[in-house]
Amino acid sequence: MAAASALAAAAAAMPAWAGTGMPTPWQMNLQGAATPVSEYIHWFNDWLNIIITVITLFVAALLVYVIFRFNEKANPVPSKTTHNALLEVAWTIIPVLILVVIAIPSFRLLKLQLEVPKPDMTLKVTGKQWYWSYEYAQDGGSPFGFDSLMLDEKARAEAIASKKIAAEEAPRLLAVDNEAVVPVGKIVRVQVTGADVIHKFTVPSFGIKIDAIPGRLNETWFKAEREGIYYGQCSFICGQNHAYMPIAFRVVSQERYAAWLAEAKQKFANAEDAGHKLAAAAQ
Ligand SMILES: [Cu+2]
Repeated sequence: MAAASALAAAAAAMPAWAGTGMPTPWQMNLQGAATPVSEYIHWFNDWLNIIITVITLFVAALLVYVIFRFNEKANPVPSKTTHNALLEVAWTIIPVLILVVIAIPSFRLLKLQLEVPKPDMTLKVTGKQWYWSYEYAQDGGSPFGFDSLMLDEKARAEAIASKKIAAEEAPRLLAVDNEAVVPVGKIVRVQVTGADVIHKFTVPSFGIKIDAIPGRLNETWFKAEREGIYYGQCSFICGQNHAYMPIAFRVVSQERYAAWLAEAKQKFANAEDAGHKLAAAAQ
């Protein structure tokens, strides 16, 4: 028990599990999984890798066998065989079976991604040139929203100094001014749209990648199972600053979420007005 709580404390102290929530140098595989969908994606990726490896080794072995067994020297008088019923049935049925064992988990994954379970909360995300806006719609009370912009080098340095945090806790090109905060273990429905051009809302550790299209409301969901910070990026070339509109989710306990909610409602109470004024000034 003591060991478990020590482990939990150590895990909580870390910004995230290595390779989870953000890319790491020399990372070879997918970012670590933080949601059931992402875990399924990992399993499916491994499963496909096994199938691919077995097929590749089998075909390579056949090729090597043919090269040595049936070359001109080893086999001077070639067989005139043109048909073999058993072999032809086998090389039709076996690939079909392989496709079936791929298709079944593939459709299950699609169903898991597309069927949004009964949500605990709804978050609306709007892709803009070049930042994301978040709206917390249904948390019992007036909705509120805010813009989330990447910290440039100066703002990053200031954040590191003022919050007294390590540089890794405000990673370059990923850290933002306003993180989207969500409670751990809760089903979050995410509605995604675009305000100007097509963007793409992607959070690898959540297993989310969905188009943000102007005039259309796309829907996805996640249930983050571990606290921490999870980053993503726009994955659809959307213009000049496409690379500079990261996504940041901070997953916290229910208590910390409630505290943040109370604070954020105050802080962003007039954010919508401010946004409109900003848009009007830009026109
Ligand atoms: Cu974009």
